[in-house]
Amino acid sequence: MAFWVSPEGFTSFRSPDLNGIPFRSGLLKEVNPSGDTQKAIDVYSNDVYTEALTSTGHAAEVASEEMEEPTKAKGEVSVAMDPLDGSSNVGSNNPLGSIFGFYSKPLPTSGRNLAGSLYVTYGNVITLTLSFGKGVHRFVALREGASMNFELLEVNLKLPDDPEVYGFGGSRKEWIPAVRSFVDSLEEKGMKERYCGTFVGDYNQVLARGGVFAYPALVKKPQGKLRVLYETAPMSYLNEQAGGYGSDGSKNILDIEPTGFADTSPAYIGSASLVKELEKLISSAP
Ligand code: FDP
Repeated sequence: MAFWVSPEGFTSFRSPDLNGIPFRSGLLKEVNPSGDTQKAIDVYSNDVYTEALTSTGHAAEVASEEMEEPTKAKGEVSVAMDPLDGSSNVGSNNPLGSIFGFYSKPLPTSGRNLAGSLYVTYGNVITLTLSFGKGVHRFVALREGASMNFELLEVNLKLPDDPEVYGFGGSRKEWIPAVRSFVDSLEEKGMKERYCGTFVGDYNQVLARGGVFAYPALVKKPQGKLRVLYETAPMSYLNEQAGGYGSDGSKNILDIEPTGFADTSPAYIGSASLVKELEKLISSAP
């Protein structure tokens, strides 16, 4: 397994054994044709990426929600990852992804200490979208025999000027009122709802078509659902590099100082003008 991104940019990536996925996902029995028992797909993804990252020699620690404690190593970069984003989509075979944040300080720490981030989508094609502070670039996986290589697909991705789509998690009746009226205003503007329930899949189309992804503050869960360290800060960092803005409703997501690994915050990420408009609505709400 090879996986590393140097400060100069992407160097190499080999994906986990994708043939194992049907057996680990509950789509097929958890015993593969050779009779081996398969680990659940989220544990499997965690183990594969932890091993890959620590074996580079560059990781100082690797943290994920699948592990109670970060795995320590001897390198210099702290990695926070969501190894399988959208795991509730496994059973229905909808999109899945992975998110990685590369921090220059020990975890937990704020998104201001991100040196880079990337996300992978396991869709019709596998893509890897990254930023190391010099724009957003995308790679696509191409199979060559038994191995899979990533080739550069697009450079300097930017959010389009005319936003088209929005995708908000949770359910409408749980959203705080400011979010509900904001979504009404998006619909009046003719924007379309597009929500697949996987953060990276939903953000990926915001990046392609312009708009907003949110997992908002809920009336009964004001801190939302998504985790700052593993999910919202890395994605917000990349979104800023694409010309966008990410807010927790009152401030830039990158300014959140998480005190714990599992800290969550509301997240509104996408086209800067829309997210700023929503931030204003939320902060002026009674
Ligand atoms: P999941 O619980 O399926 O892993 O990371 C959490 C996440 O998925 C996001 O990928 C997704 O945006 C959100 O939760 C979906 O939550 P809802 O089902 O509540 O909309």
